[in-house]
Amino acid sequence: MSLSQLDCRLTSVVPSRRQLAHQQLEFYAFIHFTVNTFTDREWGDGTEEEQIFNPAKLDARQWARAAVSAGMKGMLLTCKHHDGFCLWPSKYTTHTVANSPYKNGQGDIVREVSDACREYGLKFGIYLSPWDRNYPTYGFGEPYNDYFVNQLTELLTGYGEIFSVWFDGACGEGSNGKKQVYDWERYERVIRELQPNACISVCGPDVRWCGNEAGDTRPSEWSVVPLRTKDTERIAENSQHEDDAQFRERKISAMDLDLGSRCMMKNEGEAIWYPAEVNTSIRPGWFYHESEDDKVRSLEELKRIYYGSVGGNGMFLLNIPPDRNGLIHPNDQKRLKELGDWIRQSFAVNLMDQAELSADRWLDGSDVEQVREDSYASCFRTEDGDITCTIDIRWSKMQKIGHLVLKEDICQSQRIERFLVEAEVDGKNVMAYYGSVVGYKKIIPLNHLETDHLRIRILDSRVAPTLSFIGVYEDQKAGNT
Ligand code: FUL
Repeated sequence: MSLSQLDCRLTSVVPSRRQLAHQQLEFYAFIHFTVNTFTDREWGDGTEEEQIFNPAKLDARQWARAAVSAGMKGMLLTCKHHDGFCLWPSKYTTHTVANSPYKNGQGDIVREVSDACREYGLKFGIYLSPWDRNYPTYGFGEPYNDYFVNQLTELLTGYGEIFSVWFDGACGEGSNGKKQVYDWERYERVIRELQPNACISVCGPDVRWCGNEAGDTRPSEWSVVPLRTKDTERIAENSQHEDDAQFRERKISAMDLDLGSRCMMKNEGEAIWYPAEVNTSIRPGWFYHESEDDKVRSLEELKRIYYGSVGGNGMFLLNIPPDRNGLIHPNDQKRLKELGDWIRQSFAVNLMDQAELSADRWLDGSDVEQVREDSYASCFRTEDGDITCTIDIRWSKMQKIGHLVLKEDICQSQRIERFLVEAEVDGKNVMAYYGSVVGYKKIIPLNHLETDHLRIRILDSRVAPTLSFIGVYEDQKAGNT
């Protein structure tokens, strides 16, 4: 297959509506909360007494406020972690909040969190661990899959709109020493039927695990990847496939550095749209431990992860674990607010309003003026066959620039392969940034650059490049007076 045939094939892959809506959330919270919060562990073994669970001051609205202060747009709750304890009164097991002292067994934390999310304008998502170390039929095939589907159904029908169903890849032994063979296809069918707008993440076809839990990202994150990338987690965790030599040989690891370059894709079969999500915790653990109160990640570290994820064609799922009272600790609250303030300030003033724009080429009706508005209704595009272009942004006076933001029109796939940003400084053209992919969003910190002329040179694209938005943001610290 020639390069141009390959490029055409790859750029015919676009996001579904649910994937696009999910990506536009950009940054959202993970809440890890269960009996582990009370036993000071990371993984419960399923033998924990319901009696130990009593977050007496639980305030889901406080969680929602903390998330909003950070600039997050959604919240995902561990409704059931590997220990099998349910934060809602599931009628299919006794191992739930209904048998705990919390609100004298009348509580439903899934209800409280989903209500708080709606009140504060956050999307609500669920984490339901397939691995269950408490339920007796785990490891016995169909009976456990029935149980799991029943629980899924309760969650998908009882708590309003769900934006994400997050399936963890961890698959260990049950209390009986057996491992379960999960019926992923069946779970998927149930989710599509009951919540057609929800994305299924990690062990699902819509959102890809970035490959680590540390907050690290790839320099070039492609959303168009081989079809078989979808199976990485399932194969790694599913003993049935592990016996299958052919599957093992063809296995792609979610940790591979290159998941989508032309070089990699040329030997692949079908390609799919499968964007990356970065999941990491604000503390070392996923669950709250008092001993980690002074180990909340620094603002600088969170900014680095934000640049790599939201600003690197990914999504950012940041875990903020509530404590034993059922509250987000003040240290975490403070850091979340600092992060939100930084995001709000960094992207407050778009200098494009006063800029003059020009391009060396464009497709009729898709001129460069289209990049001023952040929407997919229109975009800048070159003519078919033109895979390079230059865009100039000029101001009548010097500007102090904090960030440049580029967005492709991903409704027309991911096309840009390489680009350069130049700036005129003291009468000379200097290279300000050299990058590879743009995708949904590329955030480029320009470190207080002072200039009256920026030039974006797209050096290589799979097919005619698109840009749906360019933002040039004032450096808020320096100001522009
Ligand atoms: C992992 C789990 O084992 C951790 O406890 C945590 O839930 C993390 C998000 O996923 O696979």
